[in-house]
Amino acid sequence: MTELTEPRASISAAEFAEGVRKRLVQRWGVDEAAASPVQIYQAASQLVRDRMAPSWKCSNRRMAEGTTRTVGYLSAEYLLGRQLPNALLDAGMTDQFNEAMRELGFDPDDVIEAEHEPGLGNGGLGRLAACFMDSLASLDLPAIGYGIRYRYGIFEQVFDANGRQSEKPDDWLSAGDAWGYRQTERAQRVAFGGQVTEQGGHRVWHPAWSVQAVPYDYPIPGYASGRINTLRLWQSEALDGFDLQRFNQSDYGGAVQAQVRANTISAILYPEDSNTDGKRLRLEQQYFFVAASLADAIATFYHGQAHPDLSALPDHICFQLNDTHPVIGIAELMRILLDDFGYEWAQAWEITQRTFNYTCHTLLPEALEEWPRSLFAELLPRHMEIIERIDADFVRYLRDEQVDQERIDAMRIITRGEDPTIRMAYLATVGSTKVNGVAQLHSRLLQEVTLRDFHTVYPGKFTNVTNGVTPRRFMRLANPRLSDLITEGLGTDSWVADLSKLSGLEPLADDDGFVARFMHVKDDNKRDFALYAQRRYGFSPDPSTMFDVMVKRLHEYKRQSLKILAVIADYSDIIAGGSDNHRAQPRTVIFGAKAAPGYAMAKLTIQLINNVARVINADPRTDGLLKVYFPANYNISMAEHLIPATDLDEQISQAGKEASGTSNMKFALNGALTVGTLDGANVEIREKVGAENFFAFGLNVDQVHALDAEGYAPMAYYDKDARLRAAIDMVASGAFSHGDRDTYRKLVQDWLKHDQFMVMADFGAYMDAQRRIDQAYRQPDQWARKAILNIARCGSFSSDRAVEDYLTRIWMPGTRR
Ligand code: GPV
Repeated sequence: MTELTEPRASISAAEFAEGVRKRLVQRWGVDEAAASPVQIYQAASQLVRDRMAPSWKCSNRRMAEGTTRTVGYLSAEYLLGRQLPNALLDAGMTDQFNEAMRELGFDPDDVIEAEHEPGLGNGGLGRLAACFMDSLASLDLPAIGYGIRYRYGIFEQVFDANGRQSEKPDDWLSAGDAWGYRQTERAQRVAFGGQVTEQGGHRVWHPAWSVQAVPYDYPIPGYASGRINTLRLWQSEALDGFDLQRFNQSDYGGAVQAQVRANTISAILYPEDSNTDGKRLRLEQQYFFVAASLADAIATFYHGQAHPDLSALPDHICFQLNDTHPVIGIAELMRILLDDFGYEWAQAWEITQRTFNYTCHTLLPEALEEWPRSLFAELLPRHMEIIERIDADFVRYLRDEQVDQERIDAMRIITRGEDPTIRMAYLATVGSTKVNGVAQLHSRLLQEVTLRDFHTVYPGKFTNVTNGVTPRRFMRLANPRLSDLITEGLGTDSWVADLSKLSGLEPLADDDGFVARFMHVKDDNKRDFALYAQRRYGFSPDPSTMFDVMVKRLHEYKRQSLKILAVIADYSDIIAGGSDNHRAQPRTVIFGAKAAPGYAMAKLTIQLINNVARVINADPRTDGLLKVYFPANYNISMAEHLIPATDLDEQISQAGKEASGTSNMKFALNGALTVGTLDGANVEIREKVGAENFFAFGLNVDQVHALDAEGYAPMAYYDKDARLRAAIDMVASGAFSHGDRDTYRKLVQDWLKHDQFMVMADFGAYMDAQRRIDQAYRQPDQWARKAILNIARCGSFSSDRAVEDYLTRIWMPGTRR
């Protein structure tokens, strides 16, 4: 199907098929006639992996022995998506794979879909880490990603008959791991608990228990760069797994007790997104992977030297802290330098600060991680002492700088009072060279609000790196038709590795032929999605309607409730106006969203969306005008099908709450127009594409603050706006709960009485924006032109650009590549 060129690998389709056959026989003793798609997928992956091995080894050696500073990305989450199609693209084997699969009697798509995507992340933060890994390799930069090999990834979402979410474990390893290499020789011991004593003037930690961290290495191939970096994910195991003594005494549970306890640490990804949750196990997870990673990095660059010169550590590697989850690394490196290698405090601190940088991904105060001091001291007593000293030194420094006491108390790493906590964002800020936000607006608000005092004390520390997304996965792989069209338009496919080249499309926005071809691409993508939805979810969206999409984690600040209230208002309008309704632009509204299992309000919103969909879709008066779908279990694979088929992208968070957003970039680059608030990276997207090609609405950050200050009264909007009243009354009346007026009472009460994220205040502006959108959509060629300009002007939202910014602003300032 695709005409695009790839870097060609020296393998023929026949050799590929033969390689798969050979592996099928060796591993399972089957031939292609007896093999399942999963087995074909496994064998093909193994073949691709085997062929990558020499380059991988070479990249690893270059990293360990080279003089370029390695980037150590520390992240509790990597939301990778399927590995095989990406590896095929990077290795230049897609065509050979496709042909080989047909020769073996399989549909290539079925084999690709046999891969259970590794969902080792929650949402934007984890996907960003995956995009950065891709870009680092594609830019031929030495990098290693460190994280956790969760036995169960992000839960599988299912909806019950009442439209409520329930969760099933994500058993992603059940068919075996086609990409991870267990590296037993690189295992590290990680210790917890116990006491600290004084011995000969030194503090000595006597841990109470420890586990074995065993790494699994995943290849991260670069696109057309030849480099294959490593993602090293740690698995927790017992040091001596099986207690034969106890087993022989018939204590079968006791025999595996240590195993079970140790395995628990890497058992499951916490399904929390932009939210803290103070679980002891989570702290264990964080320390577990960070301690193993630091030890591993030292082993990599110092090969077991007895007296390594660790003052050079920051010349070998710099660690990027992906939010606060790995921030305990600051205390751990201090511990290593002080206790294991005998460095003086001052020098250890200098080395540590030079080694770490911190990325903050939120503005929500409740998302800034804090650990109860008591829990922390129990689990990591030596680290607690170290953090106390860091805190004390910091307070002394602030006093010397004439900072007043009240401000000092507000800035302390360890809070005062009854139940002191450790504020990890503050520790990160004090212990790092650079602190960055993830979009211009976010970085500004970090400096002016969230970390204002720190910015006053360390103005030079703060910087911005606006997020980006990889064009390989989210354009080239997800949208082959658009990719072909872009390549044709530009006369080259070099844009895949240099997205700034998209600006060359700008003149084609005025070329009728190109515009028509773009419209065809979008139509075909919508038809494809309709088939996929039919096959996977049993619904069939009408491709002649506008595809209006809101996909992201379910969170009150993201305001799915604003969207569903607008849908209900439209529905109520349709019912009132009959089928010759003048304004109704036929729409298919598609939601995708998981709620954290303990987040009641988010789960209730999911239930409401499902039931609104049920009622609307069953009402014949909406035929040809409005349909609502909510396929369960939104994940990377669904995104890859849905984003290319989208006309309108919803990015409607309350201004000042979404740090950046990254799906906004993916949609714009795939030729969707955005309806959005002036929040996160929306602001920059709008600046780039032009205000006339972006549907902005709603309160901006200053207006939100002003409204808060004057006293926000949501009820007033309900009283004033008949559309809003109609929508809320409908929910309250039981129209979406089989007549039960209680089901959504909590939601309705919240909208009218509390409404923390000002849905009511923005509703009117949002409805008006949707009517402008209807108007614009009625001129398909004008709409397409805007979409093309979105693509042409969004090249800077490549994660390649983001990584280049990290390089010049954070990792290697002063150098130019
Ligand atoms: I903190 N983000 C996330 O996905 N999980 C988290 O726990 C936290 C932040 C997201 C932000 O919400 C997005 O605005 C942002 O685009 C993304 O991180 C990547 O920076």
